Amino acid sequence: MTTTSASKSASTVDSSSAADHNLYTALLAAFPTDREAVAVETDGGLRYSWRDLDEASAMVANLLAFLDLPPGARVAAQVDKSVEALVLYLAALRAGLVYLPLNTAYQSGEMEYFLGDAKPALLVCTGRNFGWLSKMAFLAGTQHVFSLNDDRTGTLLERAARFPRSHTPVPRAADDLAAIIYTSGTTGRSKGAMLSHGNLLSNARVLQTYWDWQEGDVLIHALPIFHVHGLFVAIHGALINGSTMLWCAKFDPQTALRLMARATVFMGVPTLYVRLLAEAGLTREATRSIRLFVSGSAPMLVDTHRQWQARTGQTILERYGMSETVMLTSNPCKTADGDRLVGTVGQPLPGVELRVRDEAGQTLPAGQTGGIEVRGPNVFLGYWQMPEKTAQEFTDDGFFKTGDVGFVDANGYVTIVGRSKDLIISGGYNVYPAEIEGYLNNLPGVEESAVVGVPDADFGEVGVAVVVPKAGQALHGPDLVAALKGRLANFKVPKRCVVVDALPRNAMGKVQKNLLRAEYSAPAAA
Ligand code: MCA
Ligand code: AMP
Repeated sequence: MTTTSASKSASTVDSSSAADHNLYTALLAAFPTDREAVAVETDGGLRYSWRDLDEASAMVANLLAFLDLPPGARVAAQVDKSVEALVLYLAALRAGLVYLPLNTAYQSGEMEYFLGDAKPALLVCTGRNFGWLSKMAFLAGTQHVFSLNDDRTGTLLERAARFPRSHTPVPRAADDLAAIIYTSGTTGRSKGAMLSHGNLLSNARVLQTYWDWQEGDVLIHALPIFHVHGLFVAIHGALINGSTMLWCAKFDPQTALRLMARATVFMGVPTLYVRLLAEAGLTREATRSIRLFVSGSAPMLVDTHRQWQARTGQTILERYGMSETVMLTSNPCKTADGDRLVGTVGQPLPGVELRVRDEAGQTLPAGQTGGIEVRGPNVFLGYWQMPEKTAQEFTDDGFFKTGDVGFVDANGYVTIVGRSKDLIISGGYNVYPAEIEGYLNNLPGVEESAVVGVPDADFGEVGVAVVVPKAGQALHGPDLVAALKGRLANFKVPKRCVVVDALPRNAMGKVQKNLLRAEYSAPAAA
């Protein structure tokens, strides 16, 4: 991947001449020959066969084809987790369109930005949001808006019901765009990471082998399906192996524990493991049939790893990835590949080149800490309509600068020690302080603000806002929190706002966030 690919548009490839790298074609090839077998079983008691997944996604893909959307058109979805939402994703893939999943927590200001930036040709949203979202989408130039609810109702399914149950996937080249995943930016403006069919398929295949997916594996799917972990790592992992998913609409520790007797693989962010550890029922016996526990999206505390080992006798496999790169490194699954080293994120996955460089661009030897850079077939095409930003984030020799800081040991294991980007990871969701500060600074009476991440037993890290009022104005922290709710996705809202006279600054005038972090991390500050 080079910086030149930044300018590549989703519609540049002539599909008639493209060899078929459509991800759906590869997933379909892995479906079991017994198409009546269960592909997905929901916590609501529904069962979907492999035939159901194929036929339902064919019907929706035929509807998408009928709409005659231009090549490279974006299909945006802000819908609750359901198997039909998965079907919509598969349909977008097979129709050769670009899927754009959006977190259901996003509020109107955030949605307005995404719709205006990505300019989707089609939006699918919940019936409860249809009124205001359809208006907003049409104003942004979107041609079609359908509804989809998590009880199998909505206009998307009503319309699709009239279309045939078979559909030939549109051939795609490896570099053709499959999805755009928005990831917040350090400047406060979200960037759309453009992922190709080739990025997603290569990563899915590498993980299938590296994590030793086997016939008979069953995955508990308890993550949201609008980010990389739940949508790509988990779903592709199961589908490309023809494995059944036990599908939870929302993570609930007791449901997950109950399902463990029937499953072999579980994936979660650290918060899910912390919440499972709070269950008395988490025992060796309860987890006996699980062969692989995977954690990622946020650092897992060594203490959580150790408690998990003590309670279950199993070592969680920690891996590391990004929206821009899908999965980058992983601790070994098979003993032949090495030991799982707690506190590390493992070794670069096959095909991924990873190096650590200092600020002068010197590659550092084992053990020395610097910026982590990566290159490989999994690395994205660039940021949507941000060629300059894309160029800045790639080195001249095509490595992507992750913004994570760490080191590699003599055996190739990577340890992440921090981030050069000002980012809070809360319960596996990314929160960029600059974005929250922008909202706070626009509230009446606010002179300036600084948002920092402090440790939290449940979410790993949570945001605290430190706010300076304008001269002569009185501000009340809880009112500021309340004012942010409804304007921002709930996970971005700082858990606390503290009003102070001034922010600490260094000689250059830069806010000393490290001092704020130290001050508000103290137990007495809780
Ligand atoms: C909910 N809240 C949060 C979060 N989630 N606050 C901070 N951080 C969060 N992650 C808010 C709620 O709105 C509520 O606020 C209050 O905190 C308590 O909510 P609770 O009921 O406890 O939350 P929940 O609904 O149970 O959700 C917690 C969760 C969820 C299950 C941990 O956040 C989650 O599913 N996280 C997974 C995220 C994920 O999939 N990340 C992968 C990104 P109030 O009371 O004010 O309403 S992909 C990625 O990172 C890369 C590429 C990778 O490597 O995978
Ligand atoms: P996202 O913006 O959702 O793509 O988040 C990607 C970021 O999550 C990475 O750049 C890392 O900072 C972080 N991350 C993902 N997995 C891990 C992990 N296992 N340990 C520490 N940080 C992680």
